[in-house]
Amino acid sequence: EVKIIINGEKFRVSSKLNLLEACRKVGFDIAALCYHPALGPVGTCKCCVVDVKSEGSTNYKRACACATEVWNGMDIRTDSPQVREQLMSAIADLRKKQKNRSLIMKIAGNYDKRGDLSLERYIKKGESRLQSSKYQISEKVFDDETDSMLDLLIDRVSNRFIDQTNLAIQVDHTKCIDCTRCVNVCSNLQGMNVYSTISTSVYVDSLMPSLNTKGEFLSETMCISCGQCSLYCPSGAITEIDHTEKLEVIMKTKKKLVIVGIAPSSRLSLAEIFKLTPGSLTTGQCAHLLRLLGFNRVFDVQFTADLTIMEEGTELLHRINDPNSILPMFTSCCPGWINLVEKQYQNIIPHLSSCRSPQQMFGSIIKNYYAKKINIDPKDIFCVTVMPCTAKKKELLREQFRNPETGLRDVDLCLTVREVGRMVAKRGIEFSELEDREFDNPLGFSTGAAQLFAGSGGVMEAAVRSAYWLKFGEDFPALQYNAVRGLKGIKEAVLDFDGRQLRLAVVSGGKNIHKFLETWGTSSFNYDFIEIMACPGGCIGGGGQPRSNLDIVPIRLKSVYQREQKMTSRSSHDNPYVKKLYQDWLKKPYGEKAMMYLHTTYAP
Ligand code: HC1
Ligand code: SF4
Repeated sequence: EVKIIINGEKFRVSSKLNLLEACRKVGFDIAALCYHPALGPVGTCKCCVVDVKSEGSTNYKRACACATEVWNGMDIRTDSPQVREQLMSAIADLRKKQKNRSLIMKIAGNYDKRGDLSLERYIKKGESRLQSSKYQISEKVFDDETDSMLDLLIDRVSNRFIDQTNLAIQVDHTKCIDCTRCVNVCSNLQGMNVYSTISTSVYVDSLMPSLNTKGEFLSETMCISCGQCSLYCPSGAITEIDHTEKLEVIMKTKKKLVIVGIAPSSRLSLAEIFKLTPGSLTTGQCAHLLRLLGFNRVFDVQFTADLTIMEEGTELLHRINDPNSILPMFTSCCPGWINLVEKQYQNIIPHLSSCRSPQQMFGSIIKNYYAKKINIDPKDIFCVTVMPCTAKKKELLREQFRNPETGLRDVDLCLTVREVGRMVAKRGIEFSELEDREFDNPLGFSTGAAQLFAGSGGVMEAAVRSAYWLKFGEDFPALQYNAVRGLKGIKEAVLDFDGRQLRLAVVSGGKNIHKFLETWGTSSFNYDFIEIMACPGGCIGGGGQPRSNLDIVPIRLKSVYQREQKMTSRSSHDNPYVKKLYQDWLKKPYGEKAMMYLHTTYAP
């Protein structure tokens, strides 16, 4: 611990914190754009500027708090005239960089549909620190000449600069402030290296996007659409492709029955957008909310997570029992992972479980089973999911998920948790006041096993519970399988399965996946069943989750485990509606009908 003085007040803080974290910890909430607690200091935005002096010294020096250590006797001023001037000039520089008039207008107070951009929040904070009106700043930075040049720039290059080729995330290069968070995340967390070195020379005659000096569109890169970059981007330059307007049009025309299913981890994080305690599990409130938003049926993707386990557990047993089948088997529910395999690890394709993801099983059940059950033409159904994921937007577009006879897609549209947050804000719904409601049935009931899907290791644990039951006809001892729990990037376990030692592995986060697969193809890679999720921590750390300035994933995971323990049924094979679905329609797991509607193939 060290003793420091901030604005004349004395504090004790841990010597391990950087100055920015130390100030925040004791209540001085300093704005910072390039710094993120999970990524560390960068020092490019200069918004966290403070005055610093050592004990006994007479002169304060300007410093970026994120890149400054704390030391004993340190004296800090966060709000001196010099700091304000420096901050003002940092904000002006960022605005100049963005060269985007619409964003400048937003910063000046005209919020548009992307009201959750953290840049706006931060700039506002920065401005209150400055105690100057927002408008003065933009007046100071942009004169008429600059404005018309900006118009020209945006007109001429907007097609080039807003890259939507990826179909899941978009990059609006005009909003980039060169914070380098995306470069850091994509390379160091995900190991994908999509964004190359930053060029700040975006100007009228340069068509070079600042985030990619090679000038490639995202679709031409190795991008797997995981959306991690969109989770950390502070300026709104990288976001999911917004589908809320499209959905609103469909809802307004009232020509279709609009059905929604919510993913296991979405109910964990939605509360954060509305400033409820992080990690609050709001299943009942989500069901209520989705009805208020205008969905005609509100179902749970956890139902098809249970169904996935019945299929995947049975597939695993088949692969284990058949000496000619291919092992190890990899899970297939994470579309970021599937993208990675198809782009970079094609020889893993035969090892992927053929099970569709719960999102795609959901759409298939809705259009092929539920539609008949309620006697409605599937073309009159519009099927939506609420996901913590950006890659799911692209998954639903795969040709394999279009009915070959009708040409209809199983899932029509996927919203991220952030998009739902924007819809709620637009409608003025008071989320925290909502009472709990139940999901509709039959796709509304789920077990603890399905809730576990939200975190890394959850699919494995759920699959082990049911594979054990399928094999031995009794429950997995104590149900809970600690060996695959927690947030370690690579987890391994050995399970005694009737004398056979099943070697299991659970991996999450792109960089860990690359590391784990280093020995792929060698004799030391001798696993039987492997769960892989592209985002660190699994879906709770998904690229479509709310942005947070906390180390939020462990908080969300704890909440998953707590809720799971309280659920009445905890194994997928105990879901009575899943059982009924097999009785009524599918007949048996991994059977002919199940193969047709619940399984898939991969490219190439
Ligand atoms: Fe996931 Fe899944 S768990 S992939 O993380 O298998 O996105 O939450 O919905 O489909 O169920 C995501 C989460 C999600 C699917 C399920
Ligand atoms: Fe990299 Fe994922 Fe962003 Fe693609 S979506 S650029 S892989 S972080």
